[in-house]
Amino acid sequence: EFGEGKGKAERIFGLMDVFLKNDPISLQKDILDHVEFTVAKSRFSFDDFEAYQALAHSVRDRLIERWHDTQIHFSKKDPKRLYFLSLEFLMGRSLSNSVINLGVRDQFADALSQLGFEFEVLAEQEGDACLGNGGLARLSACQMESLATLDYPAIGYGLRYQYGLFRQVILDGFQHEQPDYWLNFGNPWEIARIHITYTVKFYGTVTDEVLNKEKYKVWVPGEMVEAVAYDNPIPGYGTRNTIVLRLWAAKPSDQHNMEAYNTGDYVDAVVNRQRAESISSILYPDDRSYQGKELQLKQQYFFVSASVQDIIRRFKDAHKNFDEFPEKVALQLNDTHPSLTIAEVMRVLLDEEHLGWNRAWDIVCKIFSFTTHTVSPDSLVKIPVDLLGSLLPRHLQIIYDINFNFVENLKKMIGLDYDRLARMSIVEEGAVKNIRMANLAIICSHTVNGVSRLHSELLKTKLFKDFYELWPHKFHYKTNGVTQRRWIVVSNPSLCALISKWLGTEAWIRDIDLLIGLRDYATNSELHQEWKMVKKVNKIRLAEYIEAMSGLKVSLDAMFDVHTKRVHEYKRQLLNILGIIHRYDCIKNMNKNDRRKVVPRVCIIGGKAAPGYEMAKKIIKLFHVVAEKINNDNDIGDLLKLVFIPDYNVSVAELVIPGADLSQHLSTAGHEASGTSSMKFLMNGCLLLATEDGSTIEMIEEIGRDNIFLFGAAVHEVPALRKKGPALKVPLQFLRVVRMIREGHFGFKDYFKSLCDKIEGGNDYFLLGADFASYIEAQAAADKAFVDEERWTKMSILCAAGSGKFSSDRTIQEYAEKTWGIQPCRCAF
Ligand code: NBG
Repeated sequence: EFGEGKGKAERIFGLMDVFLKNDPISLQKDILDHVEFTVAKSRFSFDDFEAYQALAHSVRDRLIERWHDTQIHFSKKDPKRLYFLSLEFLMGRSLSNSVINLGVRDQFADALSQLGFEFEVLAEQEGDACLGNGGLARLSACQMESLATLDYPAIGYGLRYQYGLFRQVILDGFQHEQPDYWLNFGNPWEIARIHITYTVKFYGTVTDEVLNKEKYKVWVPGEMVEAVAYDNPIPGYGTRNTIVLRLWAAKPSDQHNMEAYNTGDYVDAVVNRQRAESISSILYPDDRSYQGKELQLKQQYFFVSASVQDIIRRFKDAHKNFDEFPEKVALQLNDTHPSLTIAEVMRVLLDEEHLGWNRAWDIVCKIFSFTTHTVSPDSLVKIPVDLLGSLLPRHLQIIYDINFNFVENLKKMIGLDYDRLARMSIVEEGAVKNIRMANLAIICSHTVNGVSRLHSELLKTKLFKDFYELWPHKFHYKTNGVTQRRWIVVSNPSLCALISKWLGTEAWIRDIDLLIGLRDYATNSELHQEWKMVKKVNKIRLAEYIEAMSGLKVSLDAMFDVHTKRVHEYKRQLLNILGIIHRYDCIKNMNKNDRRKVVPRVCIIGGKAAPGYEMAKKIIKLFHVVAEKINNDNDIGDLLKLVFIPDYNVSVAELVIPGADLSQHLSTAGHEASGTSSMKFLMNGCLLLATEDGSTIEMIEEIGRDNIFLFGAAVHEVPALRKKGPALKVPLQFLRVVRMIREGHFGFKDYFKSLCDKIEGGNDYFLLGADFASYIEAQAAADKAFVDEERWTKMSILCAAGSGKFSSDRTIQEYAEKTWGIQPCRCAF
């Protein structure tokens, strides 16, 4: 199984010594060795951070070992592999997840405690890897973990940004952005593979050349940059399989750089070379718009080109005939950002492998699948033709050729319906000519996936209607999921232990459908007691965090009501704030007696606004001014407390989600493609207050309407409500709270004017006014349920019990079977 090398090592050392050992003495020796030789501190004197580094390196050794074994196994079996291309991965921390998946968490914790360190304390030393914005990026991370756990032969490809998503700092209630230079203290979770590099070309010209009487295009580049591989091992749970996320970093090329050296100035030339590194330096901080910037396009092509070269190199190591390519390669495009991969594979097959158009096209049509994560036409990537033509002249030609063939065929199928032809063309005509990357992806992929059932319906009837009518067979959906390993086992150890105890097995960690077994105990009073204890433990943890962060003491008896996600108008954090103002207003107007009946709440909001998104930034500021007023109102006390969690990221989410009683998902129906944070809350037994949007619709089917607080217009009602414009009736309470903001009740009157204007007088595109009354009702229903502890606990248990469908294991299995055509390939040692 393990080839020559292991055979030799085994003869010298004996079988048991070939592998790293996990007994306390071996682990301690490894950690101390790393303290001394990797961290270069004396083993007699090192602090928590140094201990963390040494610990991380000891874990990394075990990851590398398993990853090597997995690679050898994959190479031997030569299965069809999945290549998962995504510009964003939001991995968060690696330590806890790694030791749990490797099955050595307790061993390491014991070994450390004998050395005088606490595992949990060291785990807190790790920074987050934030190489992504929001839902799409965290989904990619969950899916990689599921791919490893389910033994699929897969590789993830992305970019190794030097600056991850900005850090959010709140000053005077305003969001400020600070750079996240996350590599400052080194990154033990990656392995620099300096021998795996590829040259990526940009600019230049395309010429014709003749070879064996055939004409070929030759691209003479104007700039070349090296892509260096950094591998991040991803261990599966309950398996030896460890796959890899390969991230590319840009380095100046050693090859002749035509533009730079023509200047004749050595210093300038070197400085110019250094510019190459900027390609992978920064993650764009907007999670919606990827429009038309040269550096962004360079990033896309840089990662695409390096990945395609790597894929083709691996294929050619074992195969000669490209007709076998579709049997060995499945390429998954995570949103439109990696769509250039299509043109790049075509280019390589045509210009470098000389397969000829028909053969190359035939291959391309069999290997790509595409998943979109949006419902909004504005979020689809468009690249100005001039920009593409100058940066990637050959790719533009190829895209034009693909489009020409497509449009010619289309004419035969639909006739000369020019409007429709114009809509479906890859090239968008207009003042600025654009390449529509989504159209390219749809035309060339065999499958177009949505991320929930509703999303897929919206794709078919709205966003990609023309394409759906042409190729209904291409359109599918795989409802998103999240990994229970991170979102229960790592983040909520007490719940994890409780579930295993009541189910009598840990098997649910790999087979989440078993959670359904909790339903049998939904009314069991013993479980109720334990369930409430777990929630309490997590609420204490969260309350301590809040106090440490803001100085605010919150009551554990209050309902912890959480709304954490990127800040967007469509996600309607503003609706939440208006609801809070309404609640405050009501309490203020109550007599003492009535106040006693109020259910105390801690309203927690967290999330980043894109730096250029003015409205979102105003929403953050509004929350802060409202918090300032309410938190300092002695009349209110513990009845209502507002907390903003700054710099919300994966590791903060791991703390917040288990401590939440209620979580809010307020998108205007038809705007959230899926939503994945709701899945994490659900798994953790947190009740949801939500609109019938995205995957919530499927959650209702799994847990039942009685166990979720629903409100607001349904998707089919939204257009008619919007049409009403200024004639739309909104409740008086809504007008009253908006007036309070307008009149300066919370200060900053002028600053919030534009925010108020956007939700009044027929401008209320996201229908805050229309949904307000029903939102308030749903909140009242949540209050009522919360005071009935028994009912609440039962609902909470039923939420967790019904969350099985929302594991990324299920999503990945569906993709593997129905879209990618890949099989598990389990490393058998
Ligand atoms: C998001 C959608 C969510 C969805 C995730 C994952 C982006 C660009 N899109 O609704 O808004 O759950 O993708 O599919 O992050």
